[in-house]
Order: sequence, then structure tokens, then C-alpha cells
Amino acid sequence: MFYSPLLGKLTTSLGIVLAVSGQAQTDWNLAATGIDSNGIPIPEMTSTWVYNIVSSPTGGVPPNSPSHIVDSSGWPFPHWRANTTASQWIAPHPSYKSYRTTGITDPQGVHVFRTMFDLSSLDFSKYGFLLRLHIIADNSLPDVLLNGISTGIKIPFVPGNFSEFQGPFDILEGFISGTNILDFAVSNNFSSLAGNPVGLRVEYEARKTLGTISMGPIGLTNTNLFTLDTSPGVRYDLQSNASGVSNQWNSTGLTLVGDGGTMTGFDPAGFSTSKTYRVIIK
Ligand SMILES: [Ca+2]
Repeated sequence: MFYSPLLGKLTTSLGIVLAVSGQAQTDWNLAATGIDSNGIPIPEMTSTWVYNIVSSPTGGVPPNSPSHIVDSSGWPFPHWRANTTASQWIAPHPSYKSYRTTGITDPQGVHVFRTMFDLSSLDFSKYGFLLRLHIIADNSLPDVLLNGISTGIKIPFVPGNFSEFQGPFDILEGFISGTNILDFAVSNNFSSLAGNPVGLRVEYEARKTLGTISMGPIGLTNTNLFTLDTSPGVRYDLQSNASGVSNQWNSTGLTLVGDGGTMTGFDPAGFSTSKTYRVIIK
């Protein structure tokens, strides 16, 4: 395993990924919690099918119920991070602030929140996809599944841990052309209080990626050519996630064709000019 500080991916796969940023979430119909697929915040206390609850423990809402954007005018706020225009808390019920009189709460156990996004416009013959997640869960997150397969993303139970996003967590594999399904398994752990909501908060960064290059234990084993998009605002990151070769780019170097120069280390800023670069990796 190798942890890359550039993209924060934890992986066992071997390779390098060139990632392209600047893709709006709405390109993929991908919506943060509490935000509709057009990027507009959904009013608090209303229901939404952007995330539905596909399963709950005994005593929870029925299977395939909508989630609700949670009323932030009382408890569990301000223990829960404040809702913003970027994301809001979702839960099975619209409000928990009067739980002492209403008895509205959620059972202990795993509740699965599901959302879908559409990659039918992505040309998988040219691109891959990177999905970076920032998550807060009440109370913990045993798993996130992409198209039914575990991504290994977890957030352990830490009492009162509702104010800061955890992550970033990156997913680079398992996407399919067309509709993709993300399932967030959220565990409601703490049961000693009468009021015990389960809640989820997720924000995303989504990027197209340019290819994966295999490399051996010593050096790059093949040569690849990419045409980089130099449109304004497009930025390139590079990730080496092969075990023990984190300095691969420094030792082998990049030759920038068209610039006439040789770059001996990777410098993302080097790709930020308006020149047309082709990158040859050798
Ligand atoms: Ca809880």
C-alpha cells in the first residue's frame, strides 16, 4: 500500500494516474447530500429521492424511503456541522429537535443511503474517473459500496465526531458506463440517549482521469503519449501509487514535447500555461 499526498488515494494497484480537474458535479448528475442534481440546495425538512434509504434496522423507516434534509433550527445542531449551500445533513426524518416530546429517533444499526450518478457521457475508451469523497457520518461508516462492491472506505466510531469532514477518500476503480450506484452504510452506534439520529453528509470532487500507466519495480516499462487539455482552469495532478516508487517521476523525468525542455521532477504548475504539451513518459 502507498499513500499519495497528491491525491490521497490508498490503494494496492500499480500505476500512475493523470487526473483532470474542473469537472462540475452536475456533469455527472452527482449531488452532494441535501443538494439537487442541478446543484441547488433542497429546503430543510423536505424529503428527497436524490438519496433514498434502501435499508434500515428493525424499527427504522421502510425500505426505499426518501431521506430528508434535517431541520437545523435545533438539536442535533450545533453538534452537527452547520448546513451550507454545498451540502446539508440528510436523515430518515425531517426534524429531531423535539425528540423528547415526539419520540422521533432512529434505531441503532446500519442504515444504507443510496444515490446514483450518470457516467454515460464519459468516453471510457479515453478516460477513467476519479471520485473524491468528503464525509461526515452519525455515528460511523462501516463501508461505501460502488455498484455493489465495497470500496473499503470507512469512518470509525468516534463519539461526538460530527463537526469536521473526514477524508478525502478517493475511488478510482469500479465505475461503469451509464448509471452508477453509491451506497453509504451508516451505523447508528450510540443508544444511551432517547434521541439518537442517524445522519449523513457527503461532498464530492469529480474528475476525469487520463489513463493508467503500468510500471515495474525499477522504472517505467512502457511509453505512453497523452494529449493534455490546456483549457483555462484545467489542472493536472499526478499520482504514483506503486509501492516504493514514490519518487519515480524525479528519477526518470518527464520530457515536454513542444516546450523543448526536460522536466526532471513533476511540477503541476508546469502544466498550467497555455502551451500545448504532450507528455512522453520514458
Ligand atoms: Ca446517532
